[in-house]
Amino acid sequence: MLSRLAARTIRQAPRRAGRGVATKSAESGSNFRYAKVLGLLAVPTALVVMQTNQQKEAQCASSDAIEERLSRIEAMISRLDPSTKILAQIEAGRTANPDMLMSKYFDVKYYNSLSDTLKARLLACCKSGAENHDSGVGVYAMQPSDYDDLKPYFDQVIRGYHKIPGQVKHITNWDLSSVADRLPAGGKLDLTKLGLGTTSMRVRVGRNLANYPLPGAMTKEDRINMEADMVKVFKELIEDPEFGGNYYSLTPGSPFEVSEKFYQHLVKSHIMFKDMAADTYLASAGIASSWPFGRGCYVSADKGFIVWVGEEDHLRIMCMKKATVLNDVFDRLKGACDTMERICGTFAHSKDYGYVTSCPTNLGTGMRASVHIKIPKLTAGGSDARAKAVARPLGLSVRGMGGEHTPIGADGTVDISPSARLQIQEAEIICALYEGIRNLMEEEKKA
Ligand code: ADP
Ligand code: CIR
Repeated sequence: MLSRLAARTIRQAPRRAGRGVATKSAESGSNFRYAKVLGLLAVPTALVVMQTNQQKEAQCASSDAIEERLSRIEAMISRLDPSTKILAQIEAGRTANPDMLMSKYFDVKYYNSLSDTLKARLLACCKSGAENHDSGVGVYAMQPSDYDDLKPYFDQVIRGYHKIPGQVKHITNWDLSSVADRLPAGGKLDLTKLGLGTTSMRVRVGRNLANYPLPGAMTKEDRINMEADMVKVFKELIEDPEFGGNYYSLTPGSPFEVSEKFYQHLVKSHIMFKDMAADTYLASAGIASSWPFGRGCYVSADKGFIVWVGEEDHLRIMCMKKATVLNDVFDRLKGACDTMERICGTFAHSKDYGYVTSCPTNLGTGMRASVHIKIPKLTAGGSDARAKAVARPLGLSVRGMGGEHTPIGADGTVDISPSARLQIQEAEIICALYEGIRNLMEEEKKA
């Protein structure tokens, strides 16, 4: 809440400075927006009085000067109560994008009921959406315990996003025999039976180490220390003939540091993640901070098993293969995750929400199982709009050839994956991918 002192400061400051008129261009500035959102309607009132008294001087005032003054006022308010600005941004987000879950479920009464520590933790989680009003979700957890400690808020965001009407109770289950009725005879999810040839398949899970803050709250030192812990794990894998391979680091000065050129080659080959500093959602959340320190990836000798270090989650563990049977990547990932958990120690886990991830969209399984498939008719004209419209009711997400927020292939190749991650079992996700491919291929034929 804006303190009385802050309110007085903002009313008095323009008068003290003795010049300035709220011109149209100043109104469009971000500072004016904050002032408006803060309910500081007294500011224009004061300015009108001033206009009469000091008309001559006011006429000379430039919008730049007003903008500058509002910036100073805003800085003053932030010093008095640093939460004021973000609370105003959250409110502004509610108006700008009523669908953004962060603002939609932010309840000032709940916020005011919290201790100062929990208030600060909640605001840190909401920062990405507060600064990016085009967010769909707009929230990232900063500590694994945020989901439980701030449950009255997070539970609504989680159920809202995952469309879960009742209480969330996630169960982990990789056992394909438990979904035998959904598997073809013999249990093989064979893409040739759906009319596809060799296909690029990938299954990843997001995992976080229980003994570090989540990426949004990590210091540079945390990131460097966590990478050093993981290097010990990768050394064990590299010595194991089942894995072998290498670790590639982006950390300046690391003994495993790779060149910019090699890093770009890894990104192009779908092995390494993109420069996170370019992602405004991750940047606002603090997840992209200290780039590229503590970032890297382990790649097995056959390049089929990969672990990202320091992206949106501490670890993204994945299997990739160009082949025809989905079980190959799914089964290998299950075994590799067990190995990783054994060597790394327990991954952050919530009793209701399953595996904990930075973004509430990935909670539960943390799993995204995808294939690259060609659907030229549904992507005719180079747009993914129709493909997305057809895929959504089938429970599928469509992404571009370089992953999220990238363009589709010129030949109509897209990345498709089941959208659900929470209150769905791992074994069900891989079945959903197989069934989804079959359904999407039928839609492609009809298009
Ligand atoms: P995530 O899958 O971890 O959420 P992205 O969507 O950004 O992240 O994808 C990360 C990388 O994985 C990108 O280079 C993307 O092209 C690649 N990728 C995803 N699915 C496949 C696939 N089936 N085959 C090959 N590469 C893939
Ligand atoms: C948003 O709210 O739109 C962004 N924070 C991205 C949300 C999707 N989450 C994700 O890709 N893990």
